[in-house]
Amino acid sequence: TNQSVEELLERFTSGSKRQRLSLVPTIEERAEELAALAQAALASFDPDGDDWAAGWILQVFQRHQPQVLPSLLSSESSGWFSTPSAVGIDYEPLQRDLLAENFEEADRFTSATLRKLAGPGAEQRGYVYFSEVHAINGLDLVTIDRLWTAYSQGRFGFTTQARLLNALDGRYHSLWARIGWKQDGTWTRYPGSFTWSLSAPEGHMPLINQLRGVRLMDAVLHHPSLAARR
Ligand code: UYC
Repeated sequence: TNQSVEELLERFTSGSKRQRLSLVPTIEERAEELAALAQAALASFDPDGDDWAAGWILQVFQRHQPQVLPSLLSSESSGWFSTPSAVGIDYEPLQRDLLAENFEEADRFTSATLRKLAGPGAEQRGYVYFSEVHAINGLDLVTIDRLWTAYSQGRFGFTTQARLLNALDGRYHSLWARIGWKQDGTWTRYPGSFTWSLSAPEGHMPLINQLRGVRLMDAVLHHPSLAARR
């Protein structure tokens, strides 16, 4: 159709979830026209939120019109979305990798940050005990979750995984196939057999290693700060 790019933006910004999803390819096709009004394209979105429509516009710019990105980012921020941390963690690498769809790197940053948030014991041993999760700062978990949501059309992140688990009445054995962590009853092999792109199944990322059992993931998905976002 020959709607104006302003009309396209209006529908992408304020449409229903289904309408927005149907406009995802059109946003990409019209990247050049959108870049000409880059400031206005993002003006109606909230950097403190997690609206994936803003994340998708930024990913389209990153891929097709990267020259407009610096003008959208203030020099002292970690990217377009705000990334508050209660413990001084810089989320710039995570936001940069998610923006560029470097999902494997973003995933490694996420698990390393979970260890850091859980404390020096977890960092030294190289993995988090489930019993350490309740003390993790909720602000930081929410920042990580918002970024994964915003840069995945709302398909990745802990709250997506928690929502899917909830819809399966808490049955992890059903969740594994749903999020692509098991194929034909076999664990998906890390890292090479995971799908490190937006075409991955919903809830595919971030990964939580199941080598030591499901209790760590269960504690993360049920952290009170995330439960409040579902
Ligand atoms: N790995 O299979 N995983 C590792 C996953 C399992 C294993 C890391 C996820 C099953 C070993 C991450 C799945 C299993 C190591 C993940 C998966 C297994 C390892 C990086 C699907 C064998 C290396 C490290 C559920 C049957 C040794 C980390 C070690 C690493 C993620 C084996 C992110 C989601 C049960 C031997 N696997 N992992 O822990 O100790 O962050 O790390 O889940």
